[in-house]
Amino acid sequence: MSIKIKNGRIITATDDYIADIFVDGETIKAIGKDLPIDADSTIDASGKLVFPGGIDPHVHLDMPFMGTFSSDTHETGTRAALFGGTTTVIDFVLQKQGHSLKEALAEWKSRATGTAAGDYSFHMAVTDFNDNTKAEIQEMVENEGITSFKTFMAYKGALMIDDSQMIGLMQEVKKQGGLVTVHATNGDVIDFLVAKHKREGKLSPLYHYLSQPEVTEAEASGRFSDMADYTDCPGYIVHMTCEGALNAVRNATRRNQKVFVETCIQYLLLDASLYEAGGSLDFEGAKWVMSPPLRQKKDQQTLWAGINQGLVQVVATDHCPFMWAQKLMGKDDFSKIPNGHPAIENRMELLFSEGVGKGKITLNKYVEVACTNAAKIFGMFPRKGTLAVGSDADIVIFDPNEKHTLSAKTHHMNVDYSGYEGWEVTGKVKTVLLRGNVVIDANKCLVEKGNGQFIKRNKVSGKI
Ligand code: DUC
Ligand code: ZN
Ligand code: ZN
Ligand code: ZN
Repeated sequence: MSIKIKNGRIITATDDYIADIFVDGETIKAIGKDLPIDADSTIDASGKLVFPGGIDPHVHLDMPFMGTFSSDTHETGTRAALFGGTTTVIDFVLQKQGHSLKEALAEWKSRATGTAAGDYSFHMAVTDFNDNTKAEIQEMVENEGITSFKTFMAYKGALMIDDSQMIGLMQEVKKQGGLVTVHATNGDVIDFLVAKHKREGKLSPLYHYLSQPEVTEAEASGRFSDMADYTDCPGYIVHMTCEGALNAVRNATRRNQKVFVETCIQYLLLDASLYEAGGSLDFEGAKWVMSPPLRQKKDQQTLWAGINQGLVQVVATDHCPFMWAQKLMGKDDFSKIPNGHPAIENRMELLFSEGVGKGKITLNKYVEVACTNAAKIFGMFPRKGTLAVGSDADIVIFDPNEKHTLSAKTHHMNVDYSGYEGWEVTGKVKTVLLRGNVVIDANKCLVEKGNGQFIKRNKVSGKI
């Protein structure tokens, strides 16, 4: 099967021009003006933007967490991602403390294999670093194509590792050609504040926010950057929310250290006033109970500036949806509200509408932070993340002018509310190709579960 996409405005992280793209099989075979090649079918992209399939390197699908499972499976989550122009996601495998990485990987494979509709890869979350785990890192990198290792500096007793484990892991990951990523918040301080608020009878969602002040993220981001510097291990901080944390990375740049930074769409667009929109006792705020929590308007400004300054390389989602009935598990105690927020389907359109549409970022920057940088940082470039001859034909055809309204009534994520209910966005995903197949067209998904491929990733250098 060959397809010619004609006359679209092609946007990559560096280019912006009108041309045709010729796709044959799974890859892009030619790009050029008025390509003199016949194809089995032709898509007229005049007046549309054509950019690479989005990459969301931070999603939690079908994840056991806080006594329940995130509500999108690999099937529903990756399908919703395709509707929103994201063709590849990276999900997290969570080691169980006291058990091996291999066991965890087998468990995740059993849920994801044959179910995903879009392409996916795995990060390995190391929650218990010891001599046995150490011996498994090489196998993950060499045999499984898993080159990024996630750590948690919070969630003590379930996911958190201490600093001696962190140093040991960094040394081993550096040796094997991988990258250490981190949920950088100070778990001990958070646990102290959660216990204090509970003792005082302060139990509404607002106190989730007040238990994770900016300093908990700034401190851990600085500590992580220092340890990455000491071990010379490539490092990546996930879901950064605030000025204090970004300043820690800014400090690291003064010694010529590069720590990669990801923020998420919600931290750019939403702020902590949502936790008390209906008063300090209101439970509505549970929709945005995630860790770290939403921050202040000044932090949004810092993050947009960080994107333009090249300090923030990736805009992801931390997509971790829970049904409202699951959120209600914490009705009387904020610490029991499952942490997470749905956005896998909305990221590309929201970032376009609020970022490009409102003049905060350029089109090239948009593609860089939504597609290209994640592919480079995580060892998938140039197969993924760009439009080039030889790359996978993961292509989004986008109408920059069409307006529509986000709602749980029309989204495809398996969650019964939207964090963006009623938001009007300008710009809409029209057609999506994944490895040369049209997977989304005219608001329909044309592929079944199992269409998605597991993407083995390459070793990384920590430079992009
Ligand atoms: N934060 C969330 O909000 N959900 C999943 C895990 C995390 O760190
Ligand atoms: Zn075991
Ligand atoms: Zn996290
Ligand atoms: Zn996460």
